[in-house]
Amino acid sequence: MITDKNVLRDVVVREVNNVQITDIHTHIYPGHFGDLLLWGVDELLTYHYLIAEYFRYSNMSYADFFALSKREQADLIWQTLFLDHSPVSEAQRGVLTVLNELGLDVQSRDLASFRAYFEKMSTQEYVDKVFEVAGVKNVVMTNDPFDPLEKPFWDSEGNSDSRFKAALRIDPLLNEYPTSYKKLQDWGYDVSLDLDQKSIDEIKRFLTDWIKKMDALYLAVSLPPSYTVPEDSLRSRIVEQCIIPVCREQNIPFAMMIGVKKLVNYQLGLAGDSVGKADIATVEYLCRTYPENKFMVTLLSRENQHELAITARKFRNLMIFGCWWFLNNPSVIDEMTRVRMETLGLSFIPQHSDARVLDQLIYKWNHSRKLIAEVLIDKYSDIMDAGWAVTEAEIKRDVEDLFGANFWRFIERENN
Ligand code: HDL
Ligand code: ZN
Repeated sequence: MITDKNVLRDVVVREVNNVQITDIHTHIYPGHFGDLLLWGVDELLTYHYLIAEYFRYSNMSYADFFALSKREQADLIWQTLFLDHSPVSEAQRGVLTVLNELGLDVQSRDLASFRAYFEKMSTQEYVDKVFEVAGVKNVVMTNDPFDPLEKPFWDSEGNSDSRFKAALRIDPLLNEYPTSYKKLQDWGYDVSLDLDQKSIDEIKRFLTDWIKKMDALYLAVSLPPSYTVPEDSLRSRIVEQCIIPVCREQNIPFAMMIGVKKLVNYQLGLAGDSVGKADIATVEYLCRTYPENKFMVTLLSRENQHELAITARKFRNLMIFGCWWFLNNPSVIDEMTRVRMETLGLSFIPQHSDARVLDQLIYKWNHSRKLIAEVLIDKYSDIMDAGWAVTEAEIKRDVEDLFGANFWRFIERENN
């Protein structure tokens, strides 16, 4: 039993630093998926978060910038965001954390030497290195059959690296059916625009085929702030008549990531999306109407977070997760994790990395481990003040729950 708060801190920090993480939402791929896997310092520097931050200081035309090579873009970003101005933003600091955790001499500010380190690495060697340094056991990818660059890999060798788990991502099906239905036709699914019963059945077959092909742990979609179910729309009908029944049959969660305002500045590409408040009533409706279904939900707006935590109190088939995208900053991670722990105890998934560049696993988890550990220390300290003495084994158990076991238990799968 721990009765000393200095011991408490040491044990929590040790267990949080040592836990092997399941990262439940990323955009990275195994080494054999070729150029889909982004890694190295030039990819880190041209992360779309940093591109958005670069343009705050630059009058270069968007077209001129995107016409540059990735290396030339990285040079500009390094000079502007790291040398001309101190790199204090979360994405800027993240680059430094990666380089530092890899043992490079960050103080040298020598981009050429950083590049030389990566040039010596093979892809597979670096995948192993990053998983080890980041303390990540496995990650869930974002796997989109509508992505012409990714689909060929699933139509041929598929995934052979067990550290990379699949999630079936279906934004085009839900958000652009008038366009995406033609692709389903090309792939042999007898669907039509008017979404007749035959189309409903064929969309269900498509979803089932791909869940099985990928061994998808969940089915995911990112959605606008206006996302509403029920409503008289193709999207709402596909959700209720296709996705809900298939997810129930396959016993996998439907992961809704809501609040993305696509391309508010289309010239910025991936960096051009923004945020809007979602309607929690849709989450309530789906969890209430389909109690046999499991839902994972993350919302992009800070203003949605308290009501999302409260909604999770109402529905045991709802697992809330992550401090997504614009929320993945220390001030907001701290606030969200405290609200969630005070509201839900330990029955939530505090974080995912959303890593687009392999190396980001290192900084996103280095930063979040520290923040989540501080919240845990405060919460254990509070119950110690009420006479409760927690054990080291219980701290290890609780930490493992937060950083992976809650997810594996929710999806009823083994973490292997
Ligand atoms: O839709 C998503 O999964 C988002 O995470 C987007 O990929 C976004 O561009 C992103 O990378 N956020 O971190
Ligand atoms: Zn993402």
